[in-house]
Amino acid sequence: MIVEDCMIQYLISQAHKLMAVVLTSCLFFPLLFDLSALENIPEKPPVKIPYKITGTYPHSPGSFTQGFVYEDGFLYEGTGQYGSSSLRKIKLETGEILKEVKLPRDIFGEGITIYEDRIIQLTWFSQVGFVYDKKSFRHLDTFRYPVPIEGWGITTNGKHLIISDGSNRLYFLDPESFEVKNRLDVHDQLGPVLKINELEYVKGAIYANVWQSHEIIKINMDSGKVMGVIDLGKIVPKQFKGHNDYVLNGIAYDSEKKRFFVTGKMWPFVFELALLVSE
Ligand SMILES: [Ca+2]
Repeated sequence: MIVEDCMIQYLISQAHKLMAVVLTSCLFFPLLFDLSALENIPEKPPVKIPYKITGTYPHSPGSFTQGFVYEDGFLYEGTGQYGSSSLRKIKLETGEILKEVKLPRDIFGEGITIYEDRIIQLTWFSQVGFVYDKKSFRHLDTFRYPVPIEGWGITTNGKHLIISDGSNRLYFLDPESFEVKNRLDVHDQLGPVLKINELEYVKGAIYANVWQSHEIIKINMDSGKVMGVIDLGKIVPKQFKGHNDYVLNGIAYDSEKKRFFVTGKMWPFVFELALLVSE
């Protein structure tokens, strides 16, 4: 009898413990979830990345730059604005437009990237992207965005297309099916970094323009933490200082000579930069 009483008391105490665990989990699970998100907020501000200007090239002052890529001696540019959006191939040294596709007047062009033998161009509000043959600029395909987002910037790490939408979120898309494979939220020490615009993947990191800012941020691909900042305030053309439309936008990278090319919307120049740290 005593043994049975003990067993009953033991079972009751275990049931109480189980209830306590369940209640504790229910109460604290949301808190734990939030804490894991906070882990991606860096404790310290990003380091300033030193650089020097190593070249200046002409840039068509009518180019409302939305996408910028360098490959094999040429710049490729996607421009925006209704009625003047385009895809261009440009001679670096002279700024001469060697090849151009003009988009329909009701389409606002956005970022571009080169994936294998194709150029992919986003649109701002149209919910679609365009695929072109890199050599001929022939239109090959139109794809629908897999999520209802605005199209802003695009780059590739060779495995995924990486897209910004004006928030602090980056989407990683399969380059064939255009399905979302991953998401990455970008934070600095103050919290989410919004308005992430033109992108460039370089050696395991993503460099990004932040809309209406003269800074380029360097983002850790695994954590989304901002690791460094390139302050380009001194190259903003005098006539555009403090301007909200004609802002720094456009990052291209020459992996062979390890040089960056940057420009802005309607800027008359493309600047060549060398970072004074390893990328
Ligand atoms: Ca770019």
